[in-house]
Amino acid sequence: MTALHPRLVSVYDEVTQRNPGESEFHQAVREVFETLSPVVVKHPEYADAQVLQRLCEPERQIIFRVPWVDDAGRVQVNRGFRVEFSSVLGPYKGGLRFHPNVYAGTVKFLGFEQIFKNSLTGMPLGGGKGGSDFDPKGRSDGEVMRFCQSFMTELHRHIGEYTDVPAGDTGVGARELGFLFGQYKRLTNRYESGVLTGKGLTWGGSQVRTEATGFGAVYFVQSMLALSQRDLEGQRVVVSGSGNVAIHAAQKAQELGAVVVACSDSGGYVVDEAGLDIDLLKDIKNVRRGRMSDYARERGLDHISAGSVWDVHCDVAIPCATQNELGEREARALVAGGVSVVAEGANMPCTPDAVRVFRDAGVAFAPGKAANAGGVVTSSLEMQQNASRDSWTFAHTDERLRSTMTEIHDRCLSTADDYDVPGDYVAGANIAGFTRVADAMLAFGVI
Ligand code: NDP
Ligand code: 2IT
Repeated sequence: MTALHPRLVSVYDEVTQRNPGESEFHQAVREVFETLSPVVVKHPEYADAQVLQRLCEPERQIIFRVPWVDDAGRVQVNRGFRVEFSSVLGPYKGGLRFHPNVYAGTVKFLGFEQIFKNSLTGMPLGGGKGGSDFDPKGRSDGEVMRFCQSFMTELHRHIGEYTDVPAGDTGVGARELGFLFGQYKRLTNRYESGVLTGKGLTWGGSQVRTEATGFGAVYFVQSMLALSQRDLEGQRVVVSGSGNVAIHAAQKAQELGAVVVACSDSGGYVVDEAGLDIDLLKDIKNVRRGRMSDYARERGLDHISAGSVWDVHCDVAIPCATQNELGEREARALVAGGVSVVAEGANMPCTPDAVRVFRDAGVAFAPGKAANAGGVVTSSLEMQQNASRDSWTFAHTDERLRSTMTEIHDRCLSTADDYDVPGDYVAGANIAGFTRVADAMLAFGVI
C-alpha cells in the first residue's frame, strides 16, 4: 500500500471506523486518498475546510424495505438503497444495481467513485448510487415488474429531475428502467423525463445511451494507444463479462479493427479466436437471457469454467464485469501474455495489487472513473435533450460521446502533469475530479 499524507491518515481511519465491514468502500476511499498527497501539499485550504471528511460522509443515505409477491404467490422481501453522496456539482447522479451481493458497502463504494467520475466529465452532475440485493436472474418478467414497482414506490419520494437522477447498472437495463419509469409516472402523475436516464428511445431516451459505456471505454483506449502512434487495428482484445458494458466494448473494438477473442460471465468464459459474434451474443444475453455456455455450444467452442478469462493472452484488456474480478495473479498472467493497455469498463474491477503489477510492468492503466465515464456522459446528454424537449441523431450523440471521452483522457494526463505524476491516469482522474468538487465546496461554505 502507498502511504497516505499525514493529513489524510486520520480521515481514512475515521472512514474505516465509522463504516465497519464495508471493505469495498474503504478500498475506494483509500485508492483516491493515495493519489491526493500532492493536492494536500499544494492546497492546504481543502484540508483546513475538512473537505475530505465531508465528502466521505454521504449527504443522505436511504435504506428501505422492498416487499413483493413472486409467481408462486409467496411474499418476498428485499432491501433497497439509495446513497445520495454529493450534490455539489448537480443533482445526485448514478445507477441502480440489482444483484444478490449488494449491501451498503457496495452502494457506498460506487457512489463515492461516482462523485469523482461525474466531476471529471466536466458536466453538471452530483454523485449517488442505489440498488438492491434482489437477483433478477431466473425471475419472470412479471416478478421483475412487481419488484421494480415496489422499489419505485419508496424511491419516488427521494428522486426528481433537479434532485436525484438514477440510471441502470448491473442487473438494471431497459426492461427494469421501463418498469421503474412507468411506476414513477403513475405515482407522481407527471411525465418527468429527466428523472431517470437510460430510458427507451420511444419514451424520452437518448440514442447511444445503451452502447455508451462500452463505446466510451474503447474511445478512451483509442486515445491511450494514440500516444504511441498505435490504433486498434489488429489488436487482440479480451473483455470480461458479457453484459451491457462488455458487449458494446467488444462491438466498438471490432468495428475499429480489433479482434475480441474472449468474454465471460460468472459461470466461465469462452475463447473465440475468430472474434466474438456480437449479434449472437446480443441475442443470447439480451433476448434469450442465456449464458456463455449457450454461446459456446452454438459456436462449437469450449466453455471454460476453471481459471479466469485473464489467462487468455491479449494486447488490450477491458475488464467489464464486476469489482475486484482481476487480482494480482490475473494481472501477472496478463503481463506474461504481453498486455500493454488495461482500461476498466467496470467499476473497480482491478484490485490494488493488480494495479501495482501493471504499473511495475509499464502497462498503461486507466481507472474506471475515467474509462467508463461514457455511460454517465451520455446520461447527461439525455438530460440535456429532455430539458430542451429535443432528440439528437445517433451520429451526433456518438460524436459528443467520443469527443467528451477524448477530453476526459486529456484532462487526466494534463492534471497528472500539473501535479508531477506524468502518465498516471489514476492520479490524474482522482485529482481532476476532486479539485472541481472541492473548489465548489469552498465556494458554498460549510454545508
Ligand atoms: P450487466 O448486468 O449488463 O452485466 C454484468 C456482467 O458481468 C454479466 O455478464 C455478469 O455475468 C458479469 N459478472 C458479474 N459478476 C461476475 C463475476 N464475479 N465473474 C464474472 N462475470 C461476472 O452489467 P453492466 O454491463 O451494466 O455493468 C458491468 C460493470 O460496469 C459494473 O461494474 C458496472 O458498475 C459498470 N458500469 C456500468 C455502466 C452502465 O452504464 N451500465 C456505466 C459505468 C460502469 P452473470 O450474468 O453471470 O452475473
Ligand atoms: O457507474 C456508472 O457510471 C453508471 N452505472 C452510469 C450512471 C448514470 O447515471 O448513467
